[in-house]
Amino acid sequence: MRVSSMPRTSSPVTNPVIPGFHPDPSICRAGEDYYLACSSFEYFPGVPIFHSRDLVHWTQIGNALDRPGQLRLPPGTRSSGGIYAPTLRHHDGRFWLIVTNVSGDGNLLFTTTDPAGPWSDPIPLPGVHGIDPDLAWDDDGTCWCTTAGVGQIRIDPHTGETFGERRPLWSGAPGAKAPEAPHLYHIGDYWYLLIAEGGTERCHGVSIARGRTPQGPFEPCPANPILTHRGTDHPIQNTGHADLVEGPDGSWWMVLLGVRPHGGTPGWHVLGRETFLVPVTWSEGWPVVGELSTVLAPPPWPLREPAAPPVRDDFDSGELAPAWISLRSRPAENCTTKERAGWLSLRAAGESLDDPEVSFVGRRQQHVSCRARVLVDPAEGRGGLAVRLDEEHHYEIEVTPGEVRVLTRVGPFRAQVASRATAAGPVVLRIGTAVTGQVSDARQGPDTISLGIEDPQGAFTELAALDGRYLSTEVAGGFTGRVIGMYAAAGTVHFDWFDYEPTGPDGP
Ligand code: 6LW
Repeated sequence: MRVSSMPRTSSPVTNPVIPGFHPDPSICRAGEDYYLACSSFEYFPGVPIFHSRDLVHWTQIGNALDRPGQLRLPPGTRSSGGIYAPTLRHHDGRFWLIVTNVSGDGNLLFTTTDPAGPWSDPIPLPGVHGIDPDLAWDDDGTCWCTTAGVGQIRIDPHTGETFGERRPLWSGAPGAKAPEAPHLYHIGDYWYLLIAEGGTERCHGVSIARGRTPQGPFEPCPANPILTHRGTDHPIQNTGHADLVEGPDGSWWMVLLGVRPHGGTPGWHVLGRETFLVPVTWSEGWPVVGELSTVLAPPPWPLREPAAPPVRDDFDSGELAPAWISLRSRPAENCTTKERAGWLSLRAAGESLDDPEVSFVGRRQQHVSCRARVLVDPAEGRGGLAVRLDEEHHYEIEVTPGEVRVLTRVGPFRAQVASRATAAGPVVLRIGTAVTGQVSDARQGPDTISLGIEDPQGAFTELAALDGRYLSTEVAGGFTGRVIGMYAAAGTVHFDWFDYEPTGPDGP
């Protein structure tokens, strides 16, 4: 499970510590090990789990919900439905994960002794109402589940049984909307109730209250919100949905979500909500959040940088790496590396990326400037390489024997923007994104997305260069970010390899 790592000392650390669509981070510590979970919405497998020893370098070790019985996303589950906001905790020698499936199953609890998996079958919590469930154990072992709103109910985490009525705890600052993402901690003499408020857009912030018992009453911190980047002028915006953890040396840290808009004011963010890290100090029994920027002063302990992930996945291992995600489910008959050794074969389940059930295997776009390439054999079907925000917002380069086409969908508008005859046989398709830079021109989009083909010598022919703003959250809405991946729209399409690499400085 552990990934080899090299101790490193003093170079600056870049924030986000987990780039790309990794929102609603929840973190826990078990001895020297840290684990972190994120929301996953309509994607399967769900709830990516990361491991770190130094809080700044994170490696994905699995997905908590990787069996169909754990993650039921019925046909028609809308984009940005599905799995919301986990809380991950280590208690009594076990790991506990609580999430909401907003598309049917409601609040669910999972447990394991190894966060890399397997996780248990879901324990339903029919008596727990509200999103963003948190778990906290009292000193006598009583388990409290606190949800957005903010309210609390006692539960038995082994059975899912609830006791008594949900009690309102705190609704945040007067006038601030959406008190959510509660986390309850026993630190020193107090129980602290951390929440997000203001909504997950430009007014997002983090506030805290404290009390003498896990049930309150809670007294709000006079300095609330303890973190916010309200407004549009900071390189990291929409900051909120946080969780606290103690560092290896007893210092305190906060993980939270934020976005990095690019392009003209007010900017577009295209990678979704990402996971950032920020130091926390204490003053008069209240946490004080340090400066959150895209460069983080290195913490004082040895840093362990994992080897850079390989550019190429050759599909030789027989198993898909945990970073690969599909839409709503991944039936083995539609997605296999067994049909053609060393190739990923996708059998079409829908006719295009407009279809929620399309056969799709992709990975989160994690760098604003990046390049993805794929070698595809279309002899038995039609499919290609896509950059996707949701069913209604995607660009793709699609191949059939002898022809490639660039297709776009933006809201109600569908278009074929280019086509080209190709030789029969496998073709290399390429999508690159390039940030357009910091400009004062308010008309400037966040990036340009280039789609084209490579010849066998690697020479690139661009078929289209498209404005990236139409695949941004500001245009499409929703809670996710871009995912780049392979799909089949007819027959069976075979992919020999997929390359993904960052291509530019990733600053704002
Ligand atoms: C999540 C809520 C939020 O449940 O967005 O930013 C929702 N915070 O707490 C979906 O990620």
